[in-house]
Amino acid sequence: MAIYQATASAPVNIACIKYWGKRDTKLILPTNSSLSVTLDQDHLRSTTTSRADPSFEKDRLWLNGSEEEIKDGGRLATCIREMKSLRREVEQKNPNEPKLSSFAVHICSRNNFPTAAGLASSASGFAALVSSLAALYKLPATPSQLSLISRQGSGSACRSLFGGFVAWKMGSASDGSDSLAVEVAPQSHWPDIHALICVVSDDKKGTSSTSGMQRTVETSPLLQHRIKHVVPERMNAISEAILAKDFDTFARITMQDSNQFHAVCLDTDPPIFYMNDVSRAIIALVTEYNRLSVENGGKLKAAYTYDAGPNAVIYAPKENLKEIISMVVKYFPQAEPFKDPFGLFGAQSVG
Ligand code: 2P0
Repeated sequence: MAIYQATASAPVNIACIKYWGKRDTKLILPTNSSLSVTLDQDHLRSTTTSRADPSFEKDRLWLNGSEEEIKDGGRLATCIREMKSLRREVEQKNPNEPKLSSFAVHICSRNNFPTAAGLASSASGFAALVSSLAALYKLPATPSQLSLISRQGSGSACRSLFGGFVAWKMGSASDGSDSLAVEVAPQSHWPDIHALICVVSDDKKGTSSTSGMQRTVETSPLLQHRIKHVVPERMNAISEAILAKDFDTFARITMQDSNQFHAVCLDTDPPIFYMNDVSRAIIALVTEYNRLSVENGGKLKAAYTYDAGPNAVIYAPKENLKEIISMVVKYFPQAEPFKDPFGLFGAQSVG
C-alpha cells in the first residue's frame, strides 16, 4: 500500500523592520510591511512531517510530542484547508494523482531549540507545516505563493518561507492576495552577517503578540505615525543597505526600528513592556561598543534588536562576534556559555 508522507524544515526569522498590527485579524493582513533575516537552516528550526492516509478519521497535529487541538475555523485549520484546496487543483488537472485532498492528515512538528529559550516558534512552525504539506501534495507553488498561506497561520511565518533577507509586503488587496513574502537577497549574498541570540529570560511573555498588537492598533497614536511616515522609507533604505552590504546603515535602521517598536508598545494603553533591565543593559553595552568604534573613525560594529520579549538578538559581521561574546560574558558574569551546537551562531544565556 502506498505511503503518502513528506518532511520539511523551516528556520526562525528575526525582524529588522517589525510587524506589529493587523488591518484584518482573520486573514492576518498587517498594518505595515516588515523585513527580516531568516536564520541558517542548520540552526533554529522546526521540522514537520505530514502524512495523508485514507484510514485517518480526522486531521491531527502533535507539537514537540504533545497533541494540539485543531480548532474549527482556527489558524491551523485554515492552513490545512487552504493546502488541501491547492491539492484539489492538482488532482483536477491530473486525474491519475491519488485523491490526497480527501484524506485526513496527521502532522508531527518539532523544534530543534528548547521552547524554554523564549524564542518565537510560530514563524518556523507554520512555515514548516505549510512546506511539508506542499511536499506531500506535490504542489507546484512558489515560496511566495506558500507564504500567502503560512501568513494565515502566523503573520511572521510568511517570512520563513525564504532564507536570507526577506520582505513581507503588506499589500493592499482586501482578500490578502498581495500580502506575501519576497526575497530581498539570499543568504549567500551577505554571508558575513551573523546573529547572536542572548537569552535573557525564558519566562513566558505576559502579553501575547496577537493580543498586544491589536491593543496597539486600537490605542496608539504613535503607531499611526509609524505606519504612514516611518516604515515605508525604512523598508526602502534597509533593502538598499542589504543589497549594498552596507552594515552601518543596516545596523542603524535595525536598532531604530527595534526602539520604535518598543516605543509603540509603551504608547499602547495600557502599556506593554517586553524588555527588562538586562535587555536595556545589553542596549547600553552595544551602544557603547559602537560609540567607541565611531569615535575612533570606524563604523557601527553590531546591531541589537528585540521582539515581543526580553531576549536580545545581536546582528554583527563575523569578524566582531568573538569580541562581542567576550564582552557579553564579561559584563554579564552569570552568563553560562550555551551548549552551542551552532558554532558562533547560537545563543548565550545572560540572564
Ligand atoms: C516580527 N513580531 O516582525 C514582530 C516583531 C513580534 C515583534 O511577528 O498574531 O507571532 O501570529 O500574526 O507573527 C510576532 O507576531 O503574530 C511578530 P500573529 P506573530 O517578527
